[in-house]
Amino acid sequence: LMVLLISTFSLYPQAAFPLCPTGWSEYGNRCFLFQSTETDWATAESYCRQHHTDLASVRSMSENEQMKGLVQSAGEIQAWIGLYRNSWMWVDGSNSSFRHWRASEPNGSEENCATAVHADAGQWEDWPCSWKMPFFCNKNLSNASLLASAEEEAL
Ligand SMILES: *[C@@H]1O[C@H](CO)[C@@H](O)[C@H](O)[C@H]1NC(C)=O
Ligand SMILES: *[C@@H]1O[C@H](CO)[C@@H](O)[C@H](O)[C@H]1NC(C)=O
Ligand SMILES: *[C@@H]1O[C@H](CO)[C@@H](O)[C@H](O)[C@H]1NC(C)=O
Ligand SMILES: *[C@@H]1O[C@H](CO)[C@@H](O)[C@H](O)[C@H]1NC(C)=O
Ligand SMILES: [Ca+2]
Repeated sequence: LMVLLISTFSLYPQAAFPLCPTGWSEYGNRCFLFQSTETDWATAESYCRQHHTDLASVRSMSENEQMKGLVQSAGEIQAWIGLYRNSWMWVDGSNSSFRHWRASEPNGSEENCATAVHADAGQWEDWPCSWKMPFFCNKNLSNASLLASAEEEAL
């Protein structure tokens, strides 16, 4: 355990504690996972839920910028987020009213799932949910049980 803690500290030098699981990025008290595996939106959602999280909600421009950086670093164009057309709600139940649609989006009657695009200032587009894209999961960092699950996943 000591070795694990030391190596995790050195991966996250600015964190006082290893808060997010290995491979996740911490930002604004939340952990973000960018998955470059391309899947349809429903498969992405179920993958995130299997890992005790959900497809990512985006609550502010600074979170959106952070996520855009992860898409760009991976050399990808866009990624699913947890926003779908049922009056455009967040799948994780977040009531965040932050939206960052590209001009003329959402425009698709058959396009019911949202992506964050790294170009165009990280603006969002709706796409058919069956299209295969990378995706984001995220989870809150509010509570000690997250630390425990982070350690489990690191092992
Ligand atoms: C979202 O929910 C929080 C409490 O959970 C509340 O304080 C806030 O006003 C709500 N925001 C909106 C836009 O409904
Ligand atoms: C929505 O807009 C995009 C970009 O302009 C376009 O490629 C797409 O065909 C449009 N979709 C619909 C359903 O009109
Ligand atoms: C995450 O935290 C926000 C408030 O910061 C809260 O509204 C939301 O319900 C939390 N989500 C989970 C899954 O605990
Ligand atoms: C911490 O999270 C667990 C599940 O992840 C939840 O059951 C518990 O109520 C949470 N505690 C607080 C104080 O939010
Ligand atoms: Ca569209």
